[in-house]
Amino acid sequence: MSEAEKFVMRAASEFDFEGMPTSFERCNAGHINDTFFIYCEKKDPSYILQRVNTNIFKDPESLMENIWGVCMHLRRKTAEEGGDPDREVRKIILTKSGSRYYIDEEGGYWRAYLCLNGVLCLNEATKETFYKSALAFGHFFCQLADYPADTLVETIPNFHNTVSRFNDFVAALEADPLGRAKECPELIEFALSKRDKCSYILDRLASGEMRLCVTHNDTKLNNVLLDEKTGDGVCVIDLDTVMPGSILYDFGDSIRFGASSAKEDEADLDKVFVDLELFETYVDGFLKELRPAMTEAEILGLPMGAYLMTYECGIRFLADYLTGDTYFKTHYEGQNLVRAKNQLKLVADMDEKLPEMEKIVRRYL
Ligand code: GN1
Ligand code: MG
Repeated sequence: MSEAEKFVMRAASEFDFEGMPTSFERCNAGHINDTFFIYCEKKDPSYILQRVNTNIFKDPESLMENIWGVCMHLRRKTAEEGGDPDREVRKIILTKSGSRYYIDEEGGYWRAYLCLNGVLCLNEATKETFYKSALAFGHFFCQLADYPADTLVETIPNFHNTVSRFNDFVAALEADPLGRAKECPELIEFALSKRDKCSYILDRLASGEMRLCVTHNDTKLNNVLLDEKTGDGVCVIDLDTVMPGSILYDFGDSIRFGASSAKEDEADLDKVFVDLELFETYVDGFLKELRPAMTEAEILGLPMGAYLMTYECGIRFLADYLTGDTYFKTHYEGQNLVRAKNQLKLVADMDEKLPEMEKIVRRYL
């Protein structure tokens, strides 16, 4: 076993797992934390072990306090609804000494969750799976509607503040430490041209037309586990960014990822466009439960939510490329640029399709 492998197994041995950990596999789905599947002597259960990225989550104790509170609340709600809290809510596994974290010699923060069997974590949607994911995220939002938002710490301040994301992008462009800006002048021009749109949600939050609620803020398809047999949503995962936000953030981020005709890092841009059928499917599922809880401005704003979350993600990838890939994990050179081009291609497509998207949403008013 290599030193790096021993490091993971050493962390795993600190947790209160059933049986001794015997092996692990790295999970490459997320862009932020280091995630591993841990297998023990007894085949079942297995576990998720994560080393939290503390360059990004600077206050891991508060982060875990958020997650703990949210999970306890979700467990109560799920039990009241007759569901199975151990399956439908992320189950936190403590260390053998009862802590939420094991802290390694380097000061790294490790946490663990129960791994579920019989579930799918998808990176591409079909109509059926996308619909089920919309129901699941909609339900998650409803379950948290009465959660005391003021107890939640903002784990990443201004996370979906698109104006502040735009300013970060401009700062990265001006610094351009690696001279990469010259590789993509048209893309940069396109990104800069959308400046006026950035405050759409913030303006409406300020005016009270839209409300600040407890939101997930990272509702991509692979952040909800679906039942392998029925396709039904089982459990919403990746709760690191649960904090006050607009419902448009959650809707928009799901569309950005799931209503695209291609994966987030598809390099052939001819393959990348917004699939309006998937868009409508998601609107339908999302509003099933949520419609009564939303204001008219929020419902009518859904297409712009999709637009801005896609745009924001595009400029975040681009800013990270310009800065030298320090935020999002990359698996090959230039991947952040590919991701940025991909997301901004979706934005260009939405520039054309917004009227159609608005028409779809009006049907559900
Ligand atoms: C990151 O952690 P993960 O991979 O689910 C990012 C999201 C981005 C997403 C793009 C904390 O999500 O904001 O939309 O990548 N999470 C954080 O795929 O920055
Ligand atoms: Mg994730």
